[in-house]
Amino acid sequence: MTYRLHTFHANSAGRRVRTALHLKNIPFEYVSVDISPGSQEQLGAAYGAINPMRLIPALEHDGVILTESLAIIEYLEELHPDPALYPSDPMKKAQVRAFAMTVAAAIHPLNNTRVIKFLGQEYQFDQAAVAKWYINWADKGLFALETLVARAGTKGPYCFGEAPTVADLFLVPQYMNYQKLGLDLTAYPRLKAIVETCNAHPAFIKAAPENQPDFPADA
Ligand SMILES: N[C@@H](CCC(=O)N[C@@H](CS)C(=O)NCC(=O)O)C(=O)O
Repeated sequence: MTYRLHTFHANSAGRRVRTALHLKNIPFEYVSVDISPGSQEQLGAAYGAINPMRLIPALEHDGVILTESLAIIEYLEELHPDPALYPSDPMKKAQVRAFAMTVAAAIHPLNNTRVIKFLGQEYQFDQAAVAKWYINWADKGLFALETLVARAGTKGPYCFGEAPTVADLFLVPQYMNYQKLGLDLTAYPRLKAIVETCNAHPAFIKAAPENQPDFPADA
């Protein structure tokens, strides 16, 4: 069984998958797709043949391609069930998936680079208007995530209890992006504590941008 993950150090959706691979101790080949503005490899013909949506990550398993981080992680979960990244209780499992989808479907797409770029290029949004757009969706999303964690009512230290689940995999990259951009995150203390716990876990550390082979030496 060989896995090839098309990703980039600054690929928050890919970081979700990298964390799952490391938690499950699954070896994989790291295939770097440089999505930085100066390169935009995702727009070239070679990557277009991998993912017609031209987004990373994509996983190749024995030559077959799978896209979308949540689908990839759930596929890995089926083939490598230990350690489980979903609770076995059907309602809890659905709640973990709902948390992950809040990030993947309701927050991240609105603040993705291509969307932000489009607002500037097609609608002449200036920097202030772009920032307003970005912060609006970030705040709504973080409020929802903080509330979902509170509602889960566990003692932690992870989103849904004592062990990492898919929810934590999706929370960390999103939260870290907002932290890096200097957003005020003081209204979300539960998320902060969970992210701190995750950032001390070896699998999350291995998946972090600065530990990827394409992370620039001078960054
Ligand atoms: N829903 C996708 C999102 C993937 C995604 O948006 N990837 C971003 C980087 S985090 C990307 O490839 N951006 C390149 C671009 O916007 O052109 C998933 O979960 O895999």
